[in-house]
Amino acid sequence: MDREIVKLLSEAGGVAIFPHVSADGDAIGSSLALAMALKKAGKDVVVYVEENIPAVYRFLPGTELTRFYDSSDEAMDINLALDTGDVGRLGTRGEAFFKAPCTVNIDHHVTNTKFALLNYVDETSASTGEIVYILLKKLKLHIDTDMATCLYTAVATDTGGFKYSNTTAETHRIASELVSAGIDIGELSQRIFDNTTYPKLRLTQKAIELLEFYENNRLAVVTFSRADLLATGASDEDCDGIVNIGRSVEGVEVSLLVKEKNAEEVRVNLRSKTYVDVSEVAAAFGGGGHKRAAGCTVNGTLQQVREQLIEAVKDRL
Ligand SMILES: [Mn+2]
Repeated sequence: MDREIVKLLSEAGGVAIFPHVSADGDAIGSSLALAMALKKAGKDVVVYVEENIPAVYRFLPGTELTRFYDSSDEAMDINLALDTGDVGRLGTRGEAFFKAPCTVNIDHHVTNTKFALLNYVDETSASTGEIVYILLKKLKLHIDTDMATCLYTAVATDTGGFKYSNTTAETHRIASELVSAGIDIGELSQRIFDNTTYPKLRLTQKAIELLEFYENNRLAVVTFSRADLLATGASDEDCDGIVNIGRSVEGVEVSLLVKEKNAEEVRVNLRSKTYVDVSEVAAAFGGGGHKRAAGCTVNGTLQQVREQLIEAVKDRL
């Protein structure tokens, strides 16, 4: 952990935390845990979210520290981005982020562009939650049950429940410490992993219907139009995890979820199983991520972007 970041955070009077757009369990969990810890240490803290917190994470402690940025808000001493690979992932909060005298970027994406004044990027870490855990230790802040609940959510979601290849011995050591802080793993796991809604179930059904296979079944693709989302009653956050359906099929190396965002933009989620570095594919389209999980937002029609991505992945299979 960067000593200067630790020193600055311990001395700061006010800190604003910025998780990435379409915040996932890691972005939200690590932001809430850090916010609660800094608050408990007597600091002024706010978490600026881009969208409402996804329903699945609304039970987490610390959500009262989140809100939307208002241009009349006074700048804090430090603006700190968490789990955010590049400025684009700050969405509409990009300008607000750079208003503080000191900006910090803490992340684990291999494609991180080090956009802040101080950057700490550990791509060997499975989750930003693990980095925040280490940061809290360095700050000598006690991790209570609420903070542990949020950090465990961060670690567990970014490792797919400790199943993905990014999971390390260190991941388990940290998880073990978090469990010791008194969290209820059974209840927490059920809430974050075994809890669906009818719209999400219908969306999953639609995804299976629409699954297409290419390149001797090594590439799986699901393409969602806005109409598909509308027909199922699902929201954008319900698309979380859909890309894993294709990857789970025997023989598939790369899975794509190609989703119409609006008339001009298409969001693509990429997953790979063993050897294709999808962060490179996503980076070629202005996005980023990790070797086995990445994403990009591309200008064009749904069909155009779908074709472009299929071509780009074919070369690497
Ligand atoms: Mn993450």
